[in-house]
Order: sequence, then structure tokens, then C-alpha cells
Amino acid sequence: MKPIDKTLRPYTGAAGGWDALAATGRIVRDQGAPATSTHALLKANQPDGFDCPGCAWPDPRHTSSFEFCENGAKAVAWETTSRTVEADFFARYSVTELLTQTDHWLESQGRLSCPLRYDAITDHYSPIDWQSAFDIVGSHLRALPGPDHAAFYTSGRTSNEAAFLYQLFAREYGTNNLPDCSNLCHEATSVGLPRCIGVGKGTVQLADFAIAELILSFGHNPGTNHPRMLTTLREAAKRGVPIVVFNPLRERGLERFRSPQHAIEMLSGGSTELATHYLQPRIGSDSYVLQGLMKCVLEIGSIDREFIAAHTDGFDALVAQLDAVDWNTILTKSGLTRADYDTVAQLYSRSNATIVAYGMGITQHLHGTQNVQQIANLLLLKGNMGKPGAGICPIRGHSNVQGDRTMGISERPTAALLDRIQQVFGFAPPREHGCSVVECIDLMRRGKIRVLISMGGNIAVAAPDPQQTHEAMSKLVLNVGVHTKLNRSHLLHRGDALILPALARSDLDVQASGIQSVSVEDSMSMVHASSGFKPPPSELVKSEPAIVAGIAAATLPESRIPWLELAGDYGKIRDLVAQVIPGFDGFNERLRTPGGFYLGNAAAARQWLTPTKRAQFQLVSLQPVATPADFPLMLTTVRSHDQYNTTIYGMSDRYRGVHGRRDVVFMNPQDMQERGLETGDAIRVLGMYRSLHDFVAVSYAVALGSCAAYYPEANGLIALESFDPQSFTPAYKSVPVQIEAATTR
Ligand SMILES: Nc1nc2c(c(=O)[nH]1)N[C@H]1C(S)=C(S)[C@@H](COP(=O)(O)OP(=O)(O)OC[C@H]3O[C@@H](n4cnc5c(=O)[nH]c(N)nc54)[C@H](O)[C@@H]3O)O[C@H]1N2
Ligand SMILES: Nc1nc2c(c(=O)[nH]1)N[C@H]1C(S)=C(S)[C@@H](COP(=O)(O)OP(=O)(O)OC[C@H]3O[C@@H](n4cnc5c(=O)[nH]c(N)nc54)[C@H](O)[C@@H]3O)O[C@H]1N2
Ligand SMILES: [Mo]
Repeated sequence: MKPIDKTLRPYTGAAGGWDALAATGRIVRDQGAPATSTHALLKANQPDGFDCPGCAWPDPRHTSSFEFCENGAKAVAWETTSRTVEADFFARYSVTELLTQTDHWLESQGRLSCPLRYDAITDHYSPIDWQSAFDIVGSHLRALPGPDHAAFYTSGRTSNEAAFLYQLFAREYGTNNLPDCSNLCHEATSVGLPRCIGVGKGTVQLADFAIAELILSFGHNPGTNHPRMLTTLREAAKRGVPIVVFNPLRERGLERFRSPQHAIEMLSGGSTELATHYLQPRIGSDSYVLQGLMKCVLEIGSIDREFIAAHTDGFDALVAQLDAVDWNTILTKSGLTRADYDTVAQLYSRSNATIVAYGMGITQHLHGTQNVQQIANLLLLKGNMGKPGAGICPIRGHSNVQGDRTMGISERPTAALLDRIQQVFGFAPPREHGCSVVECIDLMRRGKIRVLISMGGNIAVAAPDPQQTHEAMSKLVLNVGVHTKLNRSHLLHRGDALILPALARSDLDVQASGIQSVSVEDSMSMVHASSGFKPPPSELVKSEPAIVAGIAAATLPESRIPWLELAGDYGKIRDLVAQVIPGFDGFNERLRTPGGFYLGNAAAARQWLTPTKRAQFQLVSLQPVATPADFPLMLTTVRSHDQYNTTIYGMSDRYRGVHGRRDVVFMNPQDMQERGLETGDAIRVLGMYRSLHDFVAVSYAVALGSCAAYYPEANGLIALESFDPQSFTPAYKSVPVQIEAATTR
């Protein structure tokens, strides 16, 4: 008999509850400065406080009470840590030595506290003064044969003000090479949705959840990745609203929640059931699931014919396509039963207002764009767009990823944006499209992109295919990281490199005109202010707008844009935003409204900004990908409960029952049995592209033929070329694999 393995033990409680409070206490203690962190927690997401860097879920309007969120607390504690990495740390460790450390260790060292330059001769980073750092970037950028040899990456924590300046700088410099984390995340939404409804953002607001009659959830894990949504789902559940989940994995946070906000629930040991129906389709089968649901809805005949006639195009073609898809295919591909489809279609038919919420389980596939469009189709069939209590709710990732896009961070900018920039600033921005993240990596690999500047993020670890990505980064002539923490992206180059320490959201930001606030936009298009309050890790740390301005002034000495003056007073940046970006008139004034202002959404008002001015049903246009016979299992990569993307806070994934390790593959018990595997057995994961060793099988409630491993540990299985051809989103969530025992027991 095998010894009992304490690292693998199923979790039976509800999500939230005392375990969440205990976990928060632990991380606050581990990060040091509990007093500051606790203070920070109480300020998070308050009208006069700072925006929690944890996720993009909106704050209830005019909140006055503190809303507890375990993973928000972790994000805040991680940022407000009292630990710093100083010059002596970099004197102690060479870059080669740092490379041998884990991602967890690198970030655990603390906040970056001084600008640093890499010295290839000693293989160490050492301190440099800011002006010299800016001049180095400027001289590299000016020496390139053309502006498209540089790329400007953004991760979604960047404020609106910094993002606006950054894209303006890149475009005055002459390139649209603005890859960003959206390319790895909700790009399928940004590309797919405008073709359906004219806008690439969600159409619902929090108030809609309060009156929705049905909520469908596809491919997201709120208990871990947007825990404040559980409060919203709990309220819906209390009202008796059916919540139907489509997720190949059983996720505790979607099943049951004990709300730390509610003393009685906490003290009585009670909890609220969330999902009324939990369906587990096979990984990557959502497009079939949606087609099956639509076929049933058409059979029932509960569609909104008036809406379809008045507002949409393409209905007949959709019906013809759905008729041509046979049930056998749908049932085999999805693994759900006909009864499952009938049940959900009945619920959908009876509901007068349905919201579909979705996350990475929908977008990160070879057919991500198509998946998003099938969700829009389902909603349009019953007029569930632009109706109170109804609509589409893509759940964004980073806390300001939506705002960064609104500010113009996009490698494929609209002509309208470029026209406005030209009118307001008097220079001609480049019109050719730039590169997305996977294109950028390919261009770096081929020596075409030679300078990479990263405004936050950790492209080396977030991107698929570490082997190719790391090789690509090693070819850079200059690699600049504007960051709060040390990470692997700082360590892979062979040329010149700079680490420029940036203020985080919670840091006080004082510029020439005094204390500054920034602004952010949440998943539901609410724009609001965020003000830091704690002293920065050192006097040498600069704000993102100040760093962009410093680089811009050093690169473009002839520029007529007063870069340094703008960085001295963010109100002036916002005045420019108001002139360039639609919806921001009176930006400075409106930002003073407690809780912020709503940017509006044309589709939510049934104004369809499509070429025909009508919503468009979209056909499934891509052929299904056949799973190769040698790789019969479909693997998805997911986040644990103890990480923020590439930031690994700790080694536990409480709700999935994994403790102190991340080397696991969650498998269906039958798939394990067929391979003679038991929980805890060492396995090899064979991919079409590359294989991973030293993993361990864990029996889990996951759909047959499906399995899951953690991001980023499993990124090596994903080829750089494996992406959705429409949106370039990497197929992180559908990797065909075979799994075999590593040793015979
Ligand atoms: N604490 C914390 N919060 C975060 C983050 C974090 O790492 N930590 N990351 C932030 C970011 S950038 C993002 S984008 C969001 C991510 O938030 P999520 O979208 O919740 O992220 P994932 O962990 O990738 O989880 C995807 C979910 O999709 C399911 N899934 C996988 N494959 C499929 C499929 O084929 N079909 C369906 N229907 N479901 C599938 C998985 O089982 C999992 O439950 O969270 C944001 N918030
Ligand atoms: N296999 C797999 N891979 C994935 C995914 C997946 O589901 N599966 N998800 C993808 C998704 S959805 C995303 S969004 C990407 C995430 O990709 P990124 O956004 O590039 O990565 P993060 O891990 O969020 O970035 C962490 C770094 O950001 C820096 N940072 C943190 N806060 C700040 C700040 O306020 N300012 C500045 N300047 N820097 C800061 C810190 O130095 C930290 O090391 O990963 C993608 N990769
Ligand atoms: Mo994301």
C-alpha cells in the first residue's frame, strides 16, 4: 500500500469561509509589514482608496464597507511587502546564478528599488542613474534601422495615464508594435465580439446581475481569479436564479461559497450553493456545446423573432448551419448528454434576461474567437443584448487591461484613433499594423525586433513555448523592464539590459504638481480613480508615466509633446486623453465622482457599430481540429489558488486539494485506470511538440479525455505556432497530449 500523501488531499468545504481568512493572515505575515498591508486592505476598492491590483471585477458602486477578498489581499500584500532588492543583492548574484532560481524565489526577494544596468563582462546588474538609463534607451532606439525593430509590451496593471503616454510615445517614435497581455488573454473577445455586436467589451453592469433571471458561466474560475464575483453570484443564488456552469473541471468556488462578508454564514458554518447545474464538457468543445444549445432553443421555438428581425443579420444562414450539424457529433465531442442540452435550453427559453459570463476557458483555444462569437449568437437568439438583466460578460484578467486598450494600447489601432492622434498632436502616426505577442516573439527570434521595452508583465514566462521565447529574448540588443519585482524576463538577454523600478498602485505618487492619482477601467467599463498611500520602496523608484516621459524625452528630442511636464501633472495627461479618446470629455472632473463614471457601451443601448448597423450572427468558419490518435487526451492549463499569473505566491491550491507542490496533472479516474495510474504516481506528459517529465497524476473530477496542469509549469507543451488564427491568442487551453507512467510500479 502506498503511504498517505499529505500534499494531495481533497477539499470538502465551501469556498471562502475561515480558510480564506487564515490564508490571508499567513500571506500578510509572510510578506512583512502587516500593519501597512492591513491598512492597504482596508483602502482597497474604496471610493477614496486605491484600485486593488487583483482583478478587473467591478466594485459595487459607492461601497462604503470593506469587501474582503482573499486573493485581492494576497495581491496587495505581495505589492506592499517591506522587502526590497537593493544593489548589494545584484552584486551577490550573477545573472547566470539568478537564472537557476524559481519564479517564486525571484519575485519573493521583494520590490525593486533602484535602476540597474546589465554588464555582460561581469554578468551582474549594477546601479545606474536615471538620466543615463533614459539616454541609453534613447540612443538604442535612435540607432535602429527603423522604428519597427522595437516593440513596446504592456501588462494590464498599467494605469490609463501611463498607457496613454506609452502608446503616444511608441507612435511618435514610429511604430504600432504594441503587443500586450490582452494578446494572451481576451483578444478573442476583442476580435470576435465587434464583428457580432460592434463593440469588443462586455455589455452588462453589476446592476444587471441583480435582475438577471439566468446566469450561464463558461470557462472561468471566480473562487480563485475574481473572488468578489462570488458575492454577486451568491446574491443571485439567494434570489433563486439558476446558475449553470460549463467547466470541464469541478471548481469549488463555483459550487459553494461561505461569505466572509456575512457573519451568520461564517459563524453558523452555513454556506450558499452557487451552481444549480454543473456540466462538465470535454476541454475545447464549447463551440459544440453552444451549437447544441442553439439547436435545442430553435427546436423549442423560444427565440425572439421581433428582435431578430429588427436588429440582426445572418439568422437564416445560422439556422442552416445549425441544421447541418448532427447531434451525434455534438454529443461525442462535448461528452454531455442530450438531456443536459434539453435542460439548459429549457432554462434559457424560460428566462427573460440571461447573462453569459466567460473567461480563459473560452478564449485560449485554436478557435477562441469562434467560441466567443457562438456565445454572442446564443444571446442574440433571444434578444439578450441591450436588455436590462441580460448580456455578455467577458471577465477580464488584469485590473486595468481593459483601460489600457481603451487608451490605445493596441497593435491594430483603428484609423479613427490614429486620425485623432494626428489632429491633436500634429505628427503622422504609423498606419501599418504592429505585432501581437506571438508575432513579436517570432520577430525577436528572427532578429527583426531588437529592442523590447516591457511596461510590467513577464513575457518570458507568460508566453507559450519557453524554449523559443527564451531563445528569442536572448537575441535582443536591448531589453528594458519597467517593473515592480525581479522576474525571468530580466535574465534572458545577452545584449544590453536595464531594469527600471516602477511605483505600484499602492505607492504614494508625488510629482512636480503634488500628489497624483491615476485612473483605471474595470471589466464593466467603469472608470475610476486610484490613489496610492504608502511610501514607495525607495526614493529612486519612479512612476510609470515619469519613466515613459523620461524615455520619450531622451529618444525624441525634437518632439513637440511636453513629456516631462505631462509626467509632472497627470491632470494634463487626462486633458489630452479627453481630446483623443471618445467618451472621456471632462475626464478630470468626472473622475472626482465617487465610484467613477460609466463609459457607456453602444451595444448595451442596441446601437450596433457594425458595417450594416445591425448585429451579426456569425457562422462557425473554422474546421474542427481532429485530435491526433497518438495524443488522445486534451490538456488545459489553469491557475492555482496561490498565484497571480507568473507570480507564484505559494505552492498550495487549496480548493483542488493540492498542497506544497505544483507538479501535478489532474486526470479523470477512468483515464488513469486505463493507464494503470493512481494518485501520486510519477508520469510523463507527451506533447506533439515537446514532452514534460517529473509530473504526478492526481485523480480529479474532470471530464473524460480531459486533463489539466498549472500555468506556467506546462507552457513547455505549447508550441509558439499553436494559436487562434483570427486573434493570435495562444491555445493554452487545448493541448493534445498522451500520458504514461514514468516508472513501472
Ligand atoms: N488570484 C488571481 N486572480 C487573477 C489571476 C491570477 O492568476 N490569480 N489572473 C488574472 C488574469 S490575467 C486573468 S485572464 C483571469 C483568469 O481567470 P480565469 O479565466 O478564471 O482563469 P484560468 O485559471 O485560466 O481558468 C480558466 C477556467 O476555465 C476552465 N477551462 C479550461 N479549459 C476549458 C474549456 O475548454 N472549456 C471551458 N468551458 N472551460 C475550460 C478551467 O477549468 C478553469 O476553471 O484572472 C485574473 N485574476
Ligand atoms: N499556459 C498559460 N499561459 C498563460 C495563461 C494561461 O492561462 N495559461 N494566461 C495568459 C494571460 S490571461 C495573461 S494576462 C498573461 C500574463 O502575462 P503578464 O501580464 O506579462 O504577466 P504577469 O505575471 O501578470 O506579470 C508579473 C510581473 O509584473 C510586474 N508588475 C506587477 N505589478 C506591476 C505594476 O504595477 N507596474 C509595473 N510596471 N510592473 C508590475 C512584476 O514585476 C511581476 O514580475 O499570461 C498568459 N499566459
Ligand atoms: Mo489575463
